[in-house]
Amino acid sequence: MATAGRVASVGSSLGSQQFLGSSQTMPAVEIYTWRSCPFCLRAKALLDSKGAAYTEYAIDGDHEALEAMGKRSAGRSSVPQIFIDGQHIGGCDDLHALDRNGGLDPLLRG
Ligand SMILES: N[C@@H](CCC(=O)N[C@@H](CS)C(=O)NCC(=O)O)C(=O)O
Repeated sequence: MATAGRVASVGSSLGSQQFLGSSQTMPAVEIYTWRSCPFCLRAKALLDSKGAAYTEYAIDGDHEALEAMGKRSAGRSSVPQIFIDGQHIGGCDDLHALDRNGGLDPLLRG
């Protein structure tokens, strides 16, 4: 992962174990962000509302990290870009659409 050293936080305001149950394996949720990006905040708010823990790569102004993100996401250059267990979910709109379609919760259950 080309963002080594740029991991900003592992976020969740809720305890994911509480939400998922202690016998579940937590999925690896990754999100590439700019710190002041409203779409990023909105995507993280949804993950937080689900109690999902995630690793955030804040890549503001880092062209190398941006390129690496693009390679993982079929050339997408906008933030956020979200991955669950290595699967590319897409951006904020994609994450919310997945949730509306009922596809997000099963992925977060692992
Ligand atoms: N539809 C996208 C919009 C994301 C977006 O426009 N992000 C802005 C930052 S707030 C961005 O990356 N702009 C630069 C670009 O599009 O290359 C989503 O839902 O994630």
